[in-house]
Amino acid sequence: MFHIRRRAPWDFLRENQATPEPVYRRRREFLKKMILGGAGLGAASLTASACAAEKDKARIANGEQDTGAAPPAALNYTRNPKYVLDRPLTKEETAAKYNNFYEFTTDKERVHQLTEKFITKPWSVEVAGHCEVKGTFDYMDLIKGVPLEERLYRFRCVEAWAMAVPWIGVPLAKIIEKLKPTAQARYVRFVSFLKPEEAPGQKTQSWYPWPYYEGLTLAEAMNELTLLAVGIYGKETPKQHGAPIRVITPWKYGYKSAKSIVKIEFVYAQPKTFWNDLAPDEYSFESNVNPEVPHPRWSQATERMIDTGERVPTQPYNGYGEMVAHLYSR
Ligand SMILES: Nc1nc2c(c(=O)[nH]1)N[C@H]1C(S)=C(S)[C@@H](COP(=O)(O)O)O[C@H]1N2
Ligand SMILES: [Mo]
Repeated sequence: MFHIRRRAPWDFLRENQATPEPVYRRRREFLKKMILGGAGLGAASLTASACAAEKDKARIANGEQDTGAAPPAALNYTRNPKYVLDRPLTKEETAAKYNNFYEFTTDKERVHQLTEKFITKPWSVEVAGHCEVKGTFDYMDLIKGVPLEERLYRFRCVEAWAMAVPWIGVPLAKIIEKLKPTAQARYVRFVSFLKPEEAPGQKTQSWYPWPYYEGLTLAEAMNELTLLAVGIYGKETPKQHGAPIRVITPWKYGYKSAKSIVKIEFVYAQPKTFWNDLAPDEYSFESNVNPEVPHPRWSQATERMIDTGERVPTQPYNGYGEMVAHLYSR
């Protein structure tokens, strides 16, 4: 006997087979909040995405569009030797077939198939808020002039799986310097795309507050570890990993690393975040990897490497304490 139940946000942690507690009630409350606050967050994000999307539409009309079928091209980059690993790299193919990208599906093993029709060229990113340089830029223009570097990073999902991958990108700090945030800029907010025609999960999972949104303090965003990644394993980022441009914060749980971003906004107040809005007791704004703080439904003491299945102890700040612990000394 089995029964099929509609997937809810709290099924996030599928690996752990956790039973979502009062899912229904909380979902209702969440929906009510979204409706009441209608003019707030949702509307603002929609306008923002629409703006970059309008620009891309014009470019597509100019014949600039990729069919979505071209394989990721090789990139020119130099490996930054400072960022080395204490564990082998995860196999490229394993990482490419085990993804969290809810805009497409909650089934990690199907994301790579469902992203096939996702069009990531042309791709514009809007820069807004408390900064001197504002506007909508092609994503490569945004990072132009900053050399691409490869960094071998650990990556830890809150669901307690982990991998080790060679990201290629630019330090976000270098881009932020170019955008010249003003004194009012205390946080950086990131918004992912909204393309329900290309992302089936945005169409069918209407209980999620699309588009995906995340945020960091300005100090976290400027930390040397934070990358704007445009590649992995020597090539442009495949779609399932968040093409063409995403955030990487290796000392935080994976959901802080927003994929396929269309907006970077400098704000004064701590921005809301997708998972914190859905389940505040489970996903905090800060979300630093911490083996001693269990998720309310499972331990975070160990993690499972996705290719070998090996369980290894989780490290505070995912092993990056030396570079980030000072941000949190109170
Ligand atoms: N836009 C968007 N970004 C996202 C997610 C998502 O569903 N949508 N999932 C997050 C989570 S939970 C994880 S673990 C990582 C997964 O990245 P990967 O598939 O490249 O390994 O992306 C993060 N960024
Ligand atoms: Mo995750």
